Amino acid sequence: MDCIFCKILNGEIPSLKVYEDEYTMVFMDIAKDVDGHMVAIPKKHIKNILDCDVDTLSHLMSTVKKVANYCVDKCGYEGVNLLNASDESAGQSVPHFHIHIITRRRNDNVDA
Ligand code: DGP
Repeated sequence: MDCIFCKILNGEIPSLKVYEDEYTMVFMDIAKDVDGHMVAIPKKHIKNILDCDVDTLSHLMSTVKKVANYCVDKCGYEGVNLLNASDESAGQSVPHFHIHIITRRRNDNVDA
């Protein structure tokens, strides 16, 4: 399948992996906009939340929470932004469901 995130999952495209389990993976976003910009994806190829079954969504959100809590509890961040674009009309550029996790500190001047 010609999907960038499936290729990352298969190791065909290198990525900086942050977390992986049976159902999900989290890796650093290629954008160098902020130091803690990650992308959480389901391993199942699903275009976006509109096509996503509740079990997959539940696995993904559980992973997002795990990583967000780790960033705050262990890495010195204070908060996170969670962002998702579902459909091209909403700005989705990679058609494999993903949630952006952006780590935040007070007064960090990140425009998320
Ligand atoms: P969105 O525009 O919400 O669909 O987000 C897609 C994100 O995917 C965007 O922030 C950049 C990221 N991205 C695109 N190609 C690659 C890649 O090859 N590697 C990584 N790590 N991230 C990518």
